[in-house]
Amino acid sequence: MSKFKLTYFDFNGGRGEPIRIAFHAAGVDFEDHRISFEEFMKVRGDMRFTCAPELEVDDVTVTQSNSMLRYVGKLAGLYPEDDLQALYCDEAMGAIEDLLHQIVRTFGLEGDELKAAREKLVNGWLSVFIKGLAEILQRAGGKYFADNRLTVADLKVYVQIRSLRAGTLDHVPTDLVDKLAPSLVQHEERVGNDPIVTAYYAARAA
Ligand SMILES: N[C@@H](CCC(=O)N[C@@H](CS)C(=O)NCC(=O)O)C(=O)O
Repeated sequence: MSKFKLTYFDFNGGRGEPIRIAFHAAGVDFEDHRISFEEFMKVRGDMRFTCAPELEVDDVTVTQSNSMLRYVGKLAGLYPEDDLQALYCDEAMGAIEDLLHQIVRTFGLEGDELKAAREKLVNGWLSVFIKGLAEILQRAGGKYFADNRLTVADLKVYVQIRSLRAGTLDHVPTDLVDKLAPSLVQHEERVGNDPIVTAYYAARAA
């Protein structure tokens, strides 16, 4: 088995966390290299696309979180084998990726500027993506985003919805998802209670 090192920020969200959960689900050892924002600023110039996460597979460094999640998802048996189900899985993962890009644009703003940008986000992109995610969840049967079972798409959506509902973004109401898409709240609870996810957090807490 290859040697893996995942470099990402030290928090339980964003692009890195679903990959960590998938590694744990696969039972594959990896170096969970967590960096602070200050450390990131020092090393980002050396990173291929000046972005985290980066994954080292033996002596090869790869970028792009969804590519990593698909790869580790395959190791864990959490990626559909059927091409159409894989398309549904990728669609949900890609939607979260687009949403993250919109959210990140508001980072670094302060005061009234931050408030205005976040309110615009709430009434614009955030609402669009929350409703769109609920639509594709419904299309797939209402419980999981693809394959009628837990896949890496569910992990990626779960991490993001959990973060929104936990109030990690100032000026974004914590009940926004509850109001716009109760099915995503149920999905968050379903995935959060999945043995794969509870086992990961139990191991983290140990
Ligand atoms: N398409 C990339 C995007 C990565 C990305 O934007 N990463 C953020 C952190 S989650 C980042 O490094 N931002 C730093 C910056 O923009 O300076 C991926 O999916 O990995």
